[in-house]
Amino acid sequence: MENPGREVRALHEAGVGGKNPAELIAAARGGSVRAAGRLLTLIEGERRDEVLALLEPATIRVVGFTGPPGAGKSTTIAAVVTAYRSQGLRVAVLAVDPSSPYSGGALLGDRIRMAAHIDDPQVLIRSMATRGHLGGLSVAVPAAIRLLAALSYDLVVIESVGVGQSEIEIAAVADPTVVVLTPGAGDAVQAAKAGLLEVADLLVVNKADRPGADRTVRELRAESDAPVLTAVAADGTGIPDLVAAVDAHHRADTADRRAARARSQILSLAHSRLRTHPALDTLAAAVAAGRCDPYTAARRLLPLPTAANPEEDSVTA
Ligand SMILES: Nc1nc2c(ncn2[C@@H]2O[C@H](COP(=O)(O)OP(=O)(O)OP(=O)(O)O)[C@@H](O)[C@H]2O)c(=O)[nH]1
Ligand SMILES: [Mg+2]
Repeated sequence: MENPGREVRALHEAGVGGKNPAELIAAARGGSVRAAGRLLTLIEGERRDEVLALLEPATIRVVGFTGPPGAGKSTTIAAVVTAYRSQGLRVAVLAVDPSSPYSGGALLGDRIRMAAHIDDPQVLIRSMATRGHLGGLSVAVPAAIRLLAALSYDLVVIESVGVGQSEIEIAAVADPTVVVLTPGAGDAVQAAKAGLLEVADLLVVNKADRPGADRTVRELRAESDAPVLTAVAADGTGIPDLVAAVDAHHRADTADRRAARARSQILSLAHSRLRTHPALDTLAAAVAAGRCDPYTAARRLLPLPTAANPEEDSVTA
């Protein structure tokens, strides 16, 4: 039989609509991609904590791809996913568009690039709503990763356009973070200015079929200590080397690197909390009206442990 799981899955898909989170988790573990999709929707919305509370702790590999619009991130990811599928890994791809508060825009293009994987039940492709509600990317993505780990996926691949804060948030969860660039005068300098090189564990000059790739590689090597690879994602050239570099970086992970990522995640989540703090608007009005100075306001928003209040410093582990 070509696809022995199909009938079982069809049964699971049948009643996904009316299921509660625990039933959805059971269905998703049974192979229902629709149930996994429903759970991701809950995770993006107000039922996040309810879903997270049902999950056993589990770990999962996360690889991030970021870079300027149109650099070939989706094409590269599609080729990388093919390589991991041939190793038998279950893969989830999260496409994150930080410029839009709602998912949708990026989805169509990404689905076209991912066409080879659309009918593969072991590959989940998902566009994630980010900015605009409930704290954005920094809150939704780590939760989605926890969910996918608990659902026994082996690998999460995150795609994000490298503009602003998003690549820092990706770097906080991904190991490695791959920055995809293209040949072109001044590309390395632009990437450095945009802060992209700082988050790069690996650099890929994609579209190496175009002129100027060697020069861009040289410029990048001058600007960054990260390994620089070339690829023509459109025809698969360079993808085996990229996969080998991703795996090598992952194998070389250390406690220090894990702690650094954890630190960025905590800072990111703490920042989201502060941005949505109920007292922020009142304090801002008081500072604007001159009734309070910003130093005092910051202390009220975030009281730090003091000698007089040592019990606030309750985390000692
Ligand atoms: N010449 C050439 N074109 C490529 C290559 N890889 C991707 N492209 C093309 O570049 C365009 C953008 O590719 P995508 O993979 O959608 O790029 P992206 O970075 O995901 O784009 P956004 O998600 O919109 O930021 C498409 O038309 C691809 O076919 C390559 O290696 N060589
Ligand atoms: Mg894309």
